[in-house]
Amino acid sequence: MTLTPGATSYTDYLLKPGCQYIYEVGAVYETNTVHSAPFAILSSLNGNLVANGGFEENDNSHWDKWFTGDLDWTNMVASTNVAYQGDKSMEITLINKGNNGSISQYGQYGTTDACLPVTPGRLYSFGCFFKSGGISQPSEHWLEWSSTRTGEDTNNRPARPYPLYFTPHYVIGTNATDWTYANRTFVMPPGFPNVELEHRYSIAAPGSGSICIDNVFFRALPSPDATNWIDLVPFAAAWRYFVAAPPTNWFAASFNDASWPMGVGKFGAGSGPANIVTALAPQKPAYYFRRTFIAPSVPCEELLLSATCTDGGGKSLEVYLNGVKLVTSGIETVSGQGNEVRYFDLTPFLDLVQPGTNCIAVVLNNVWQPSWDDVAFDLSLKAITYAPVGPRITAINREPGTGPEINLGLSVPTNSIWRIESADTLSSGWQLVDVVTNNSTGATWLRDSGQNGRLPLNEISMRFYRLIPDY
Ligand SMILES: [Ca+2]
Ligand SMILES: [Ca+2]
Repeated sequence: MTLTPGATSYTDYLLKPGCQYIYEVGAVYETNTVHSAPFAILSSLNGNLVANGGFEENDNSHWDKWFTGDLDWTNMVASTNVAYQGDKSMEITLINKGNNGSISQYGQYGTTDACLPVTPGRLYSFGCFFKSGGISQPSEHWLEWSSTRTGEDTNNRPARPYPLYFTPHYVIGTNATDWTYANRTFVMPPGFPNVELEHRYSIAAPGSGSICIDNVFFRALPSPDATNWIDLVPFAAAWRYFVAAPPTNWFAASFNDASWPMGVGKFGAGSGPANIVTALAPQKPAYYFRRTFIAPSVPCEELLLSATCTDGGGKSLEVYLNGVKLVTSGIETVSGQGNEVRYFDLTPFLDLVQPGTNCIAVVLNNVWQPSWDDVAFDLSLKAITYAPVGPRITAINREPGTGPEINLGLSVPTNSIWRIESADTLSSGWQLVDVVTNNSTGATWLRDSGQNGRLPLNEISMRFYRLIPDY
C-alpha cells in the first residue's frame, strides 16, 4: 500500500497474534522506487515500538537493526530451532567472555532514528523472554535502556531512574533453562524523549555458552487511569491470607482456603506502611494470599498488575494464576515501605485467564531486622477487552435528487485502504464499487452511482455491500 506523504507510521490491522509477517518498505524518489530488504515482524504485543522484536528472519539481515557493542558479530546468530513464539529467536553465543553487553537496538527500516521516541509522563513497559542454552559460569541477564542526545533533542539527559531503566535480572546457573519473562513497567520521568534498548549481562568469570532472547518489546501502555480498564481485582479487596508455612498445594485453584482468615487490603505491619486496614503479624518470612475474580467472556488484550507492597527480600512477589506460577525474572512491584504504586505488565500471561471464575494466589516475601519490620500488601489486577478497529459500513443513505444514488458511510482505520464491492443478488458475483483510502480520522463517505459498469440503482431491487482490506 502507499502511505500519504509525510506519514511516519503504518498500522497493519487484522493480523493474527503470534504469526510472522514479512514486510518490505519502498521509498519513492522521483520516478524510482528504492526497496528495503524484506524484514519479518511477529504480531504480538500492542504498540511494540521495537519493530523487529520477534527475530524471525532466516538470514543475518536482522542485525542491520541491532548493533553489537562488545561481542563479535559472529557470536550472534538467528537460532533455527529455539523460539518463545514464531520459529526463531536471537541466540547470543559467549566464547570465554566476561561481563559485558551484547546487542543494542539500532536503526530500523522505515524510520529515521536509531532510537525509540517516548513521552515523559506516560506508562511504558519493556522486556523480553530469556532462555539459556547453558553457560559455563553462573550469569545474570537483563534488558536496559539508555537515552542519548539526538539532532532533534540536544539536551543533556538526566541520570536514569533506578531501578526503572533495567528489567529485574534473570539470574541463572550453568544449566540450560526454559523461557523466562523479564519486564519493567514504569512512568517515564521528565527529560527522556527517546530510548535505546540493550541486552546486558554479568558473569561470575569469563564463560562460554549461549543465551536466547525473543519477543523483545518496548511499548506505551494505556494510562492506569484510563476509563476502559476493567477491574478484575480492585485495590482494597477481600483476600484469604496465611502467615505460616502453607500446605504444599496452597496455590492450586481447587485448594480449599475456607479455614484461612479473611481480610481487606491493605494488609501490613510496622510503622512505615500507610493506610493499613488488616494487621498482619510482623517478622514472618512470607505471607500468602488467595482470592477469586471474574474475567469477562470476551478476549482481553491488556493485563496490568498494580501493587503497593514491601521489600520482598530479593524475591519480590510470586504470582500464580489458576494454579500456574508465572515464570519471571522477578515481579518487582515493591518499594521500601510499600507506599508507592508499582506496575508489572502481565499481558503475556493472558492465556492463563479464562472467562468466568479465576484464582489468583500471591506470595509476599519479607525481610526484617530484630528491632523493626515493615510489611505491606495490596494489589489490583485489571484488563482491557479486545476491541479491534473493526472496519464497517455505518450508513446506507438513499440520496434524493436528480439521479438515483446511495451514500455509504464507512468507518475504517486511518491511513488504511479498502475495496468496497457490491452484488445485486447473493448468487451473483461481487463487483467493484471503488477503492477508498482513509486519509483522515472519522467517517469516510463513498457515493454509489452505479460506477464501474454496475447496474444503475433504478434498475435493481436490492444491493449488498462488502468491505475488503486492499493491501
Ligand atoms: Ca520468535
Ligand atoms: Ca519487611
